[in-house]
Amino acid sequence: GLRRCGSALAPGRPTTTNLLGKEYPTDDKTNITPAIAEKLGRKLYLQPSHPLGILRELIESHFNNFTAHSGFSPIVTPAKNFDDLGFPADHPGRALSDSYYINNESMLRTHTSAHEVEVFARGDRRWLLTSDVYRRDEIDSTHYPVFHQMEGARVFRSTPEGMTELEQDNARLSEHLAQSNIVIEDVPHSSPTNPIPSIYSNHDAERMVLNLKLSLNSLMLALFGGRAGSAEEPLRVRWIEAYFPFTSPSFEVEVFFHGKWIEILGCGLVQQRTLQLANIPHDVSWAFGLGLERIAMILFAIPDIRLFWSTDSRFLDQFTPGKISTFKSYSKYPPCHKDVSFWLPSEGLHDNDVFDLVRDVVGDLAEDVKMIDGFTHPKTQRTSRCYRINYRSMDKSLSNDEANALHTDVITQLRDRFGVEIR
Ligand code: FA5
Ligand code: MG
Repeated sequence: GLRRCGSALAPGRPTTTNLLGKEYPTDDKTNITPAIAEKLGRKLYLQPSHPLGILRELIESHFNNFTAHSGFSPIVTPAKNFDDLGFPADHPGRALSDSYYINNESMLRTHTSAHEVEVFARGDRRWLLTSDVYRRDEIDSTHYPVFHQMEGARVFRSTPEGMTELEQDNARLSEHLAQSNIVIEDVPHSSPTNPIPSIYSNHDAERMVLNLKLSLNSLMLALFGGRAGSAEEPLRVRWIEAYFPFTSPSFEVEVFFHGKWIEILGCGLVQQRTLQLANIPHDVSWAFGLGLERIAMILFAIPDIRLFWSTDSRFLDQFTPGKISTFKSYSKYPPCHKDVSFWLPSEGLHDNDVFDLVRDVVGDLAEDVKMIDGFTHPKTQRTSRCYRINYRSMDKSLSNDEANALHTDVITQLRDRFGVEIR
C-alpha cells in the first residue's frame, strides 16, 4: 500500500509506495490509489476454480500447441506499454486521467500487448499470455479499473515453406468451421483504410489474415457454440475493421449474445516495429488480445464485474475446475442512491478522478457512479456537477445509516483532495 512519510515538497503525498514487495519512489505522476495497489498480486486467473481461471484453461486447451505464459509483473515502463508499440506521444491512453502511474518511470500495464516484444524476443512462435491490466475508467456493472486480458500470437516464416504450413492449417480450419453451426459477418482482409504494411507481400498477408480469422472463429465456436442461443440457433460472429498502432490490418470481433453484440477482442497483423524490436525482422505474425471478464460474464452468467473479486464462499463455491456452469445470484440487496453536487476547482476535474476516489473510499460497495447534471454559471463561469452514486453490497444489505456514512466519507474526501466546493 501507499505509505505516508510526509514530504515537505508535496504535503500529503507519500514519498514511496510499496508494490509487490518493492519500494517505489513517488513523484508528480503518481496516481495509483491504495484500492488499486491492493489488487496487485491477487492472480485470480491462476485459481483453478475461479471463473477467470477456468476460462483461461479452456482457451489454453483450445490452443493446445501454444506456450502459455502468466505471471509477468503488471509494473512496466511507459516505453513497453506505449512507445515500443508505436503509440504516438499524444495518445490519450497515456494521460494521467486514463492510466495508473507509479512514477515517471513506471506504470501499471493497460494491456497485455505490453509484453509482445519480450515474448517474441524469447523465440516463442505460438504463445498465449494472461494477466491483470489496469485502466482508469467509469464505474458500472461492466467496468472495473482492473480486468484481465489474454494475448495470443502466432509467428510464421515468410518463406515458401512457412506459407505452405499456413495453407495447410487454413484448409484444416476451414473444413472444421464449414461443418459447424456458425454464421460469420466478415470484412475484407484489407482495405485502403486497413492497409497491408510493406513488410508483407499482399498474397502472404491475405493468407495470414485468413488464418487469424479462422483461428479466432474456431475459438469463438469452442467457447460459445451451443451456448449462444437455442440448439437450432447458430452462433453469430461479426468482424469489424479496427485500428491499433501496433497492427495492420486490424480488426475487432463481436459475438451476438442475448440480443446484443458484445466486443470480445482486438487483433491484427503485427507491425514491423514490434518484430524488429524483438529481433525477428524476417518473420511475420498475427496477434490478438481478448478480455476475459467480458467472456466469463456471458458464459457463467455473472451479472456484475465486481463479483470476480468477491471472497464470499457463496460466489467462489459455485464453480468447478474445467467446467462452465451457470452462476446463481445469491443476492440482490437493495440499492441506495445518493447524490453529491459541487462547484469544480478552477483547474477542473476529470470524471475518472471522481470515479477513482469513490472506489478508493468505499471500495466495491459502489455499484455505479453517473454524472447526472452539469452546468456552467453564466455570470461567474463556475462549473457545477452532480454525481449519483449507487451504493450496494453484493454480500449483505446496507442500512441507510451505513450508506450515509460512506457518502459522508466520499464528500469529505472530494473536498479535501480536489478542493471542490460542495453545494
Ligand atoms: C487492446 O487492449 C489491444 N491490446 C488488443 C490487441 C492485441 C489488438 C493484439 C491487436 C493485437 P482494447 O482496448 O480494445 O484493445 O481491449 C481488448 C479487449 O479487452 C476488448 O475487446 C474487451 O474484451 C476487453 N476490454 C477492454 N476494456 C475493458 C474494460 N474496461 N472492462 C472489461 N474488458 C475490457
Ligand atoms: Mg476496443
